[in-house]
Amino acid sequence: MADRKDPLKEKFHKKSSALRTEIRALVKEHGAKVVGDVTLGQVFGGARGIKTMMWETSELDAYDGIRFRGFTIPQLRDKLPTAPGGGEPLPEGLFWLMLTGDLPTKTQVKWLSKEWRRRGKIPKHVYDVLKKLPADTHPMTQFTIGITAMGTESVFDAKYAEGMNKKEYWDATYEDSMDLIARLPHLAAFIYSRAFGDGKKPKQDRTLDWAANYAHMMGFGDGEFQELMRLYLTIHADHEGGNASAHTAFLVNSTLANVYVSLASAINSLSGPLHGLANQEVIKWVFGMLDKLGTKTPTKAQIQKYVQETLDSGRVIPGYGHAVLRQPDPRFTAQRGFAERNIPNDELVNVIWKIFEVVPPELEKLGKVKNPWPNVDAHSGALLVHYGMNQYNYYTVLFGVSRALGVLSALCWSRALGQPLERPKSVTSDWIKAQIKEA
Ligand code: CMX
Repeated sequence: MADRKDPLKEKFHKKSSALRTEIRALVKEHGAKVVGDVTLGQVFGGARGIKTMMWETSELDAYDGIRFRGFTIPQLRDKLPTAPGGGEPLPEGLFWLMLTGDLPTKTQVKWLSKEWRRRGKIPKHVYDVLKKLPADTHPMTQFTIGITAMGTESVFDAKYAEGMNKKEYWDATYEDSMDLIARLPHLAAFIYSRAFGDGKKPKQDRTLDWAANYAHMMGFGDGEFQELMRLYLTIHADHEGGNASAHTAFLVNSTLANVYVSLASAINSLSGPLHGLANQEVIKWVFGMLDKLGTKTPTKAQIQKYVQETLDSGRVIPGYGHAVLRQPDPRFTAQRGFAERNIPNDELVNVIWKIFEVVPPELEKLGKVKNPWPNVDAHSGALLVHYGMNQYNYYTVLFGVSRALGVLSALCWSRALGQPLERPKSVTSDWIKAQIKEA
């Protein structure tokens, strides 16, 4: 499609064509093989553990946590290229890895940073649409509206209207995904500026990588904060395919809806407090506690009492628990590591660490919580507050910018492999009762 030389696209096409051939043969020969049973508990229990989709970019283990193409987060920190003088992985490197299955070189990552800077322009009507909304509209609402409005640019839609051959779907999806990822920091930074700044369109710095440029466009020039953004946007990118945001995008895109509306659907899913919005809820809950107690350094006994009050009022403890994980989330541990390296004496960070000592035993006492440990959202807010980003109703937008990397690389794979419309089966309670009777 585009005439420019694109080493990432070439590599992706080669790899995905080979896997497509392999999978066709595999399904032809072994399509009837049984890979799992479904229990009544799973039907009523949010479909936990039911294997229904293929998702190449990452895999989640209940105890070891997330692996991106086989690499844990500490391994990514070790193996992915960093910014000059930096120690945190560049999200560009993770995108390359997820899309191709191979670790990129520094040169390849440099090319990708430049490519995303080149593709980053947002059409004027998107700004106009957002300006029509009240500035205090929740940033996640603005984000999903902005992404949907950018769908006018979809290469996939334009080519489809012209009668695109199925074999070309992957190419149009790749072009859309690259454009969309490149544009997201500009959109998200504009939303930040509207909600909390002067409302002006942010200007990019053409020397910076994707994450640092995003930080810069929100007005954060601090090098340490830019390093935090590189880590943050890497670790939130993907959590295999079954989580609510990724799965939503997968379902919507399976109808051949373009990646703009598919990602907007994922963002809508991420905006719920049991999923991505938990990062805002955590810090709100912590600030609520500190306010109530009138101290910035609560004791463990004070935290325990506050936890109890939250549970007694029929609410969950945000940032704790997970549908799959059964250990502290390695994404929590990675953020803790960042804090230990850079801001070990921060008061709020120390409160987060104290909460980590108090909450798990309290949740265990309930006798029903399957995972009492902290998830990714338990730590992020305290790091952001340290560097001056106090506006916690913006936090889930940061999560969404990152999640786009995993979702969009996976959608490129879906279209390249020719995956069909997703359509699982539902049943009625009468059908279930009849099955039980028969058994
Ligand atoms: N606080 C209080 N109760 C909790 C709890 C928590 N943090 N986590 C689970 N429970 C409760 C559930 O609400 C459920 O109670 P009921 O039986 O009364 O409905 C019971 O324990 C069993 O739940 P579970 O099987 O352990 O957990 P689920 O897989 O159903 O839910 C999750 C997982 C994340 C929704 C849940 O742990 C939760 O609500 N956590 C708080 C919100 C949160 O941090 N979400 C972010 C998750 C990560 C992300 O996607 O970003």
